[in-house]
Amino acid sequence: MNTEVTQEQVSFYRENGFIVLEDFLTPAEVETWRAALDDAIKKRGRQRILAREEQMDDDAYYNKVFVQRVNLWQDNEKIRDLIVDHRLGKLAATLAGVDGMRLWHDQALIKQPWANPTGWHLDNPFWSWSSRDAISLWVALDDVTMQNGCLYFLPSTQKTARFDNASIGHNIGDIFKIYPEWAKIEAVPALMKAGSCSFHNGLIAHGAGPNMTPGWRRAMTCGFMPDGSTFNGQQNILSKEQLAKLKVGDLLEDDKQNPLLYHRTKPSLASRA
Ligand SMILES: O=C(O)CCC(=O)C(=O)O
Ligand SMILES: [Fe+2]
Repeated sequence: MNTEVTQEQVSFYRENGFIVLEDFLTPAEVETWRAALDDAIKKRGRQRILAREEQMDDDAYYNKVFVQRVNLWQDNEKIRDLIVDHRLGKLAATLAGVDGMRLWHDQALIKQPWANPTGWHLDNPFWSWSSRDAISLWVALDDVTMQNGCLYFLPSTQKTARFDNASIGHNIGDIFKIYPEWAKIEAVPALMKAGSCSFHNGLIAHGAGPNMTPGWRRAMTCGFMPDGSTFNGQQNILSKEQLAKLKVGDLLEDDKQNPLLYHRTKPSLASRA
């Protein structure tokens, strides 16, 4: 895994709100990640978010955007070994320009053959804390093309985003009702070979095309939370029990739920690695 970035790449990320890193994983690592993902998905079954019970409706529009399985690191050891890695935290912290990063969640996002597009949205407003330095990692485990559902970004929209969001629903352009000033920006497609990755800011507008192929588009993703973030009242991936214990403004610092992957000065996973 190549987790080194140049100052130019950091500057590109800060300006544009996203960056593609080529050859992030070696071909051998791609095989390991694919095998871990396939195993974790099979074992997880139909439960979308580990801590929340809900009925899956396989035919619902959203479930045909992607197969989404959240927090596989918590119920699959192979995924835990890959994701709970101080190098990912350090890379995310370096790009975002913060002292420490916790894992918020991982998510498998798999577009099946003929999957729906992923409507334009921001990530951080879905989460249980609010930060302009939130950052997401998206690792391509298949070659990602214009045909099979690559990501698209609206460059620099993280700078003018508020925390207002559109849901990932039937109308892929709903976000432009909220931010009409973004409607004339050209989207940048993020084409990637398997093993490349992208990082994007939690407030940049992004979406993905439909899968117009009979093949699969597998991605493994993570959301990272700057250390020191506080609860904003939203449930997102939290269980009912966790929710009941939290008050708005509480620090989210439970290492079992959100491990401190990296910190410049505090003891973290990095110091134990
Ligand atoms: O993979 C997709 O279709 C969407 C990914 C996404 O929205 C994300 O990683 O934040
Ligand atoms: Fe997203």
